Amino acid sequence: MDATAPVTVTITGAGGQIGYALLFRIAAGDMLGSDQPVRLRLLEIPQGMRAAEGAALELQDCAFPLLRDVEVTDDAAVAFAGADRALLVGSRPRAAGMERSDLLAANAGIFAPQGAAIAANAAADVRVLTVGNPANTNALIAAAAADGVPADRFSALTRLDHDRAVGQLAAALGVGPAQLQGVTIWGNHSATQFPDVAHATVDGAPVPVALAEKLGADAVAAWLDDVFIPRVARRGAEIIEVRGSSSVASAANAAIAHVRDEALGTTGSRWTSAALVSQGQYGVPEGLVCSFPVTSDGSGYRVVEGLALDDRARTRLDTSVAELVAERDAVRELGAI
Ligand code: NAX
Repeated sequence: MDATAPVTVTITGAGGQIGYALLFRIAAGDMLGSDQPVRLRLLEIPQGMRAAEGAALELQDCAFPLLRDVEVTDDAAVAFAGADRALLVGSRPRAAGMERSDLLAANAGIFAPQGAAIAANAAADVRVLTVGNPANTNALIAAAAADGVPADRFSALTRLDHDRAVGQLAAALGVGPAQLQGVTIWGNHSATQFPDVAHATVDGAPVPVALAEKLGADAVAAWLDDVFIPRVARRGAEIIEVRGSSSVASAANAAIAHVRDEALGTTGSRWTSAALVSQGQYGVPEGLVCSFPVTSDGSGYRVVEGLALDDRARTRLDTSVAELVAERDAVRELGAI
C-alpha cells in the first residue's frame, strides 16, 4: 500500500466511553503513526448514534491533519466496508442478575453478525481487535462467523492487564515501566488470568531476583500470590470502586498500544501480551482465544514459544484455560459457533 494511502479504521461502540477516549488519539496518529492518514468508520446501535455523531463533530473541530473523513452509521455493512483495522468495542455489559449464559447469548447476537459483516465487507487483509467483554470469547465468536477470514487476523485485548502488571511491578521495584521487559498475561481477560513475572527482567536482570532483594527471598511467593496477581486480575473492580466508573482512558490506551505494536512491530527482544487464536501452543487447545506472550514484526502477532512453565504457572494457566473452554462450550451449545 502507498505509504500515504489512508487506512480505514472501524470502531464499534464508538459513542461509548472507550470509543470517546479512542477516536481522538487514533485521529492524532497515536495508533498507526504520525504520517499515516486514517478514515474512521463509527458503528453504533440507534440509541448510541447521537453520541457518536457528537464525537464526529468534535473530531472535525480538531482539524487533525491525518484524518481524511469520518462516517457514523448503525449499518454494519457500511461500517466495515473496506476496513483495514476493526476495533470491536461495543458489547452487551452484564446486567444485575444476568446469568453467564444470557451474557454470552447477548454477545453472540452482536459478535456473530459483526464477524459475518467483516467477512463480507472488510479489506482482504483486515485485522480485528476485540475489546468488548467477554473479550476472548467474543473474538472467538466473531472469528468463527467471519467465513474466509483467517483466524489469525482476530485478537482480543489483554494489553490493559499487561500494562497493569508492568505498572504494579514498577511500583514494587521502584523503577520505571520502561526498565521492565518480559511480563506475560496468560489465559482469559478475567479474574482467572495469570500475570507472570517468571521470565521478566528489570534492566536485564531477572525480576524474581530483584523482588527477592527488595522484599526478602521468603516473601516473594506470598507477594506474587496474595498481592500482585489478585491486584492485577481485579484491577478493573478497584478502578470502579475508586473512580465510580470503569476503566476508560487506560483501556483505550491499551487498545491503541495493541494495534500500534501489531502494525508497527515490537522492537528488539521486547514482547507484550495479547489474546490470539491458539494453534496449540503451551498445550492450550486449538481454537481458543487465549492470552500469550507475543511479538510482531509488523505483519501480525506471533506467540513467543519455548518459555518454561513451572508447576505453579501450569496450574494457573490450566485454570484460566478451563474457563475459556467452558465459555466456548456454552456458546457452542447456543449454536453461536
Ligand atoms: P459503554 O457502555 O460506555 O459503550 C459501549 C457502546 O457500545 C455504547 O455506546 C453502545 O451503544 C454501543 N453498542 C452496544 N451494542 C453495540 C452493537 N451491537 N454495535 C455497535 N455498538 C454497540 O462501554 P465502555 O466503557 O466504552 O466499554 C466497552 C466495552 O469494553 C465493555 O464491554 C467493557 O466491558 C469492555 N472493556 C474491556 C476491557 C479489556 O481490557 N478487554 C477493559 C475495559 C472495558 O471494561
